[in-house]
Amino acid sequence: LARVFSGIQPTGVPQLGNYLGSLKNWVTMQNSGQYGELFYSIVDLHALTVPRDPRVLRKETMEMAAAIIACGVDPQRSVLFRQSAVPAHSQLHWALGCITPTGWLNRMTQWKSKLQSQSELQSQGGLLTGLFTYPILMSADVLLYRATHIPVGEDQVQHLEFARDLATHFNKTYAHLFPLPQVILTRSKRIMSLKDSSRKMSKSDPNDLSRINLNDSDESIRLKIRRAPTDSIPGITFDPESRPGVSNLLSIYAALKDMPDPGEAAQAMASMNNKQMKDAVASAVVDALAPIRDRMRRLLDDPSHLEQTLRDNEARARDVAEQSWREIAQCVGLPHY
Ligand code: AQP
Repeated sequence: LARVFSGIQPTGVPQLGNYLGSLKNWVTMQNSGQYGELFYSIVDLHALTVPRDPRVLRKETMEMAAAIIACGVDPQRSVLFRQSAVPAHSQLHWALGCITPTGWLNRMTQWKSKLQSQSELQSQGGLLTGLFTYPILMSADVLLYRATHIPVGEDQVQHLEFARDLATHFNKTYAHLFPLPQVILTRSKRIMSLKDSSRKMSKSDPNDLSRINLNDSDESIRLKIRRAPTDSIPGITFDPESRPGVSNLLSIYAALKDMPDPGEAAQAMASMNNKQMKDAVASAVVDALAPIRDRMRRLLDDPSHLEQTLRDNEARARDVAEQSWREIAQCVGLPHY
């Protein structure tokens, strides 16, 4: 039976790229009724790879839970849980790490770019081990639930290829336990920063103007889009190579309006100038995000209810994960209770 798993790091309020590249798909897959079970995780163990104040992590974890439910994930129909509440993630992480060649980790582009961008850390003893083994933990997340379908953004495709390779390696080394998970991409794939079109939009980007947060006010959304760089070419066309700024805004518009092709959005706006185009995009974003922001605020007004919702879901996740871990433990020769 098809089973869905996906995760998101509680590293801030989700931004529009998280929503269009991933969370929107979580909801569509849930509502399609095509999948047996859906596991959606707030991956707080992954978030520890970037050290932060424990109080901030706890606060951002609850904001993430509220944001996910506000986007339409229904905790009665999907299992929404904190990764750390299910110890089998860490257990499987270790078992998988023990069969993972370090060369596989050295090849990961996210690791390589971190090596380049954080070269100053080298003098303090190097980057943290958790960042290096991140792809093993992500593989454990997916394989623990024997997930078949993984809705993620394009930036995570290499990590999922890694998980497939590791599943194959485990299946050959021990026994055929894991199905190979399949990536489900949204059409919009990758939303770029509103300040630098060569980088993806990211919730931890220090510049708040580079992204739209799911709880931004209407005024803030309009301001950020108004300030996004475009170009001086007349008319509106979709051409990510030579018009990255305009094309990013068209991708956002098309994704929000469920248009299969951003080129269609460009045609509809062909005679507009940049300002008119930006107004249209901003209105589409405001219309989509205002109800999410309001639901999020209401959920955060009742933290004990939100906590209880997570705890109920975490018991369901643990049932499945513990059963799965017992089979894995038996395969590798560990005691299984
Ligand atoms: N710009 C993006 N466009 C499309 N999809 C995106 N995703 C992230 N940014 C974009 C997708 O969101 C999901 C959850 O991501 P994550 O929080 O687990 O990690 P991330 O990819 O590292 O996201 P951020 O926002 O950039 O977080 P930080 O700043 O903490 O690193 C994933 O499916 C991802 O593909």
